[in-house]
Amino acid sequence: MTGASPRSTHAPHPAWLPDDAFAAIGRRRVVVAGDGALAGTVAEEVAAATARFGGAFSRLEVGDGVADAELVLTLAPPLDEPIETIRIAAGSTPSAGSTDEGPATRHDDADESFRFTREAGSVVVQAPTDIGLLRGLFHLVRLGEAAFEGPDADETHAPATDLRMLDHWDNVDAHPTMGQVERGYSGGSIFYDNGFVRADLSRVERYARLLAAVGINRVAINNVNVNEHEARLLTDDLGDVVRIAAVFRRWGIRVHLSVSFASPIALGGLTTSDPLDRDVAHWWVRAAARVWDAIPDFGGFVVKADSEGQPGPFAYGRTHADGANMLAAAVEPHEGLIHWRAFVYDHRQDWRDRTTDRARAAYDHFHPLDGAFSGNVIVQVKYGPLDFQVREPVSPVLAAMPQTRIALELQVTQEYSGQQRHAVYLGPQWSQILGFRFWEAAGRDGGSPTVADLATGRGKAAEDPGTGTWRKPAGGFAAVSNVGDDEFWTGHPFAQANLYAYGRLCWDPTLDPGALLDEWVSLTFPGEADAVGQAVHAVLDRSWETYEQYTAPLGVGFMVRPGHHYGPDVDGYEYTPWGTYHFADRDGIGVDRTVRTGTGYAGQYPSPWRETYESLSTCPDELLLFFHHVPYTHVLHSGKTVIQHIYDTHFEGVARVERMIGAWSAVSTLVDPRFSERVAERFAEQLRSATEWRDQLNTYFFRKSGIADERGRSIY
Ligand code: GCW
Repeated sequence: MTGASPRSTHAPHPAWLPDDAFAAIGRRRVVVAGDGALAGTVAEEVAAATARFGGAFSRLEVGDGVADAELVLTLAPPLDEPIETIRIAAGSTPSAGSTDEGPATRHDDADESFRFTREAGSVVVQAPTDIGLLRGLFHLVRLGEAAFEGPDADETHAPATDLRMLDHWDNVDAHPTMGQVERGYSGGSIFYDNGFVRADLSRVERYARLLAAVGINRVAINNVNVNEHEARLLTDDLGDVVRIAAVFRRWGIRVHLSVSFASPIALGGLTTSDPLDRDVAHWWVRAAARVWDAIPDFGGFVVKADSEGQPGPFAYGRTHADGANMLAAAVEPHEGLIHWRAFVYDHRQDWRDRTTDRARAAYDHFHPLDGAFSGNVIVQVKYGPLDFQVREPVSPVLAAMPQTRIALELQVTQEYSGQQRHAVYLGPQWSQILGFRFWEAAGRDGGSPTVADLATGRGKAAEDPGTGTWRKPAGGFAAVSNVGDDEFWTGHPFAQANLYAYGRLCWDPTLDPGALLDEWVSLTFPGEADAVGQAVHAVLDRSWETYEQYTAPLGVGFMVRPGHHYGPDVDGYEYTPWGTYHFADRDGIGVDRTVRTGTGYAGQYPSPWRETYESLSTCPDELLLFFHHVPYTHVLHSGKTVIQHIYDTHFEGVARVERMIGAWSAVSTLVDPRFSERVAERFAEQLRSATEWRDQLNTYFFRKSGIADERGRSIY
């Protein structure tokens, strides 16, 4: 189905791929050699750049002479062969990717590595596959002139994991309350327009190119809450998915679909979707066969089951492993994957029941199933036990399933971090999560795995610190996209930096988030990178912490307005069934999640963290109220009382927003006026909203506690 698609009037902003980002390549004599659709994409990019900037381009067969080229991008035998044999690359290497003629037949994950060599200022990029060549091209784009400068070099680059995915929560039909994109803050969907897949997918093409440039290689194109119309993408509307997949394929990106567990009933006319029912299993086998027949490089299915009203195996007394494995068997002949989300909890909890703790739920449901999932099931785990809060402890599920492929799920869309009206750079948060070690105290590196290791199955995750026998297969990374049909893609232009950083951290989780901002700035603002870069750093470096300062304190979470989750409402969720409470009374605040007197959640961590969180004296300040209920007069490690900390951080948070605005105003005339106008509009709202948070939170806690601010500032 296709339909007319009203668009914002301006062409989309080039984000990190303005024409000038290709200047260094475009000025040179460049050769591209090798077959495969993606080598074709590389050749097109180089041809356009050299035409624009006055260089020269030739497309050769692998092995042809490359006499005076300054840059060669070529397919070559595997990288472990000695460089001499590759240099003059004799004989053509078959592409592991798709052919020019039709859809890809690649099922397994292609090798995306590439080798970069520089000798006396000329550069050769060689890759065993056409997708590796594309990765190499964008490596050069990122480096710019620096690619050709400096001493001779010989480096091999490869991603930390093959699974680097973005999930879109886009609806085909605009949902009555959630809209076209659930938790979308960037206009409409780039895929759908109120009931139709867009006829014009040119924006999807541009998006795919941006994603390819940061290394994303998989995209799930519809919301995990699968409503009636969206469910049909699997069957009747598969033709639309074929069209979208064709666009992504040119950029080395495979498409996945979110599916409803009740599809056999809703689409197949069966009376059950019991995973152990033969007809149900057959229905899925046939459905999967049709999908892969139409899209041979299709990635797989994403499933939100028994969560927030979505159907699942519990209705039939079956486990999540029963449900996931039945689907896994249906996609297995096609080498497909099932991403099964661990976001399962009781959203109809009685708030008076103090024994149920939503934070425990994912671990309680999934930990007992470790080892029960098929090899092509990936359990996708949100980074924290609650729900993408600005501060949560890292989910203990990530450490609790050594025999299971685990994907770490992040949220690029800023649902709980300012909804792309506030400038909040999440790179530092993600980097902190990726580097967290469950089996060691903060700041130590005695060789135990990081969260990144657990998700990528690499390095230190190869061994279980407990038993020494862990061989952990990879589940990779997934995150909710922040992109829509907005002129700047992401609503707030600075939110582009989050999408950029997510892709780059998937490729290499050890990258420094500050350095990633530098990359983003020099690509996005070529020519003005120095001054603009300083201002961007002044605005974004500590913006995550700033947002935390003026919103919910010390890891307690939520306090947002119910439903849309924007702006302060301290008690908004306090007496609701959603399981997100702070328990503030006149004496104190926080959730007792200790083993000794609380819900026992702290006991889901291995040592040393279970003890660290359990004890008031060692629990880190920023998570204090996540783990403990304390009086307002409790003294933090910082030396301040809880109540004074609340006052101070809320005043400081707003002051910081004022300074952010000042820093940007110094350079706002150096960039595209539309960009500056949008940033100015968002800053005005951020300041208004931060002030509202400050005044409501401070006033709420002053009235509850009756304790005055030591510094006598205005509280109402
Ligand atoms: O954060 C919550 C959101 C829901 C979302 C859910 C999920 C898609 O408020 O809108 O539903 O998480 O992750 O499934």
